[in-house]
Amino acid sequence: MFETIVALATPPMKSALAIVRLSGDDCFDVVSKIFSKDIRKIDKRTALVGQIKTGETVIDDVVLNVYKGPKSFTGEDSVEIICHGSLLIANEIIQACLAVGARLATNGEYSSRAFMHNKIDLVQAEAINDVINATTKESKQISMMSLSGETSTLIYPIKKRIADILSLIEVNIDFPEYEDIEQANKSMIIDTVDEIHQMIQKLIKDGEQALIIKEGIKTAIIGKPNVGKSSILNALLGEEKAIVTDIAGTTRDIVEGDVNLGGITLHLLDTAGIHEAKDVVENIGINKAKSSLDEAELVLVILDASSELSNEDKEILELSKDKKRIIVYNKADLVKEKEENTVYVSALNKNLDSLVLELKKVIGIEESAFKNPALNNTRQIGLLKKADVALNKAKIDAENDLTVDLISVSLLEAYKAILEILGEENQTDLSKEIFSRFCVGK
Ligand SMILES: Nc1nc2c(ncn2[C@@H]2O[C@H](COP(=O)(O)OP(=O)(O)O)[C@@H](O)[C@H]2O)c(=O)[nH]1
Ligand SMILES: [Mg+2]
Repeated sequence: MFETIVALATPPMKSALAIVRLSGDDCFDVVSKIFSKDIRKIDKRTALVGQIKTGETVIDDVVLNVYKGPKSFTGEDSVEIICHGSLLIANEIIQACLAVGARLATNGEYSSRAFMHNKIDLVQAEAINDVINATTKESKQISMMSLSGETSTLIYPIKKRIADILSLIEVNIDFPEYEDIEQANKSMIIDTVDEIHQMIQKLIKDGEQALIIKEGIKTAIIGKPNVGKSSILNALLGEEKAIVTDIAGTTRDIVEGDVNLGGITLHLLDTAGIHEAKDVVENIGINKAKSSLDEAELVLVILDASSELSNEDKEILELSKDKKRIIVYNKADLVKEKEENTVYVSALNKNLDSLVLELKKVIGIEESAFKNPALNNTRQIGLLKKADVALNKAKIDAENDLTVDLISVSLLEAYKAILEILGEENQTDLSKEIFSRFCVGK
């Protein structure tokens, strides 16, 4: 029994219209108790005009969108009440629904109902939030492909290949007398695992690129005082967000800003200049700079092109040596001689072209990554990696001539990880697969 849930689907603020949404097994019954028409017999998608009432009191004139399950988002009988966009009215309607048997929906409950009724898989469910939260058109596009189910289809061939080999092994074990069934031998298992490994690796690679498009890159700007870190932040953002002066130690707290670089969001962090400082506040800032260096996925190390490398510069280069980084020589306007293959910029003249080029190169997102569906969150990519580890174990077991039933333990683990991506992990019963594939026991 799925209780009828109710919630405001639009923002809790004044607007032209608001939508109160209900879904559940007795949803039509609930709504009929407060609507001017009886909707219990409605058997297809319908829009109605009428009034929401408590007793004889009219709360509002509304439009009702009535969805007969399973042809609804949740798969259940659902109703959208479109009322005037007053919070007072919306609240009164919700209260009226609660009074006749509905209960308030919890966060994400509509999506989880849709998932439970197999209207969407887990990848699609996750994409709902991503679409809502997307801030660039590129990230919205990636999430839309997940929402439509396109991304989920990438998993199907992998799922099928693992199911094929697993069922073949099972059938070999359970029905050794069937001579017309292909033998699951060592080399065949190894070959199949290799093929699946390739498929998974491609999904991981594409997924990591999609993740960057979707979530952006945390980029710390570090360097000693006065090299022009804040000027570079401002020039990248196109606004004077951080204070720039010729006084060393001006930036004490972290200044943040987002910039969209050809569809990739850089979450920039301008930091305090790293050096030996006596000032207490400045030292807190310097410690913050060091921890943002730790957290950053990409680091821009800023050096002053007009002066020799100092010990402080060397220390900063050492501190950041294990990070993905770009070494940037600022104040290029002050120098004539330039080294080859080096990134020179002038924040003063707003000339950052070579940095932007280098950023694009380092981030290295292929054009195709913007257009093609890809798994795109850490849960999904993590499960791909988990499946790959289990497959590798199966391969090693096969190479070591372990028995097929032992090998199949790891294969099953890989299969479960793949199913978990789509939220199907309860469906590991292979017997149906086996019977449908091999006509065993016909
Ligand atoms: N000539 C020149 N001066 C710059 C450039 N970038 C920054 N500056 C100057 O260097 C000083 C320190 O800049 P700021 O951005 O505050 O450096 P930060 O301490 O590293 O954040 C300021 O006086 C800036 O005007 C540049 O490209 N060329
Ligand atoms: Mg600064």
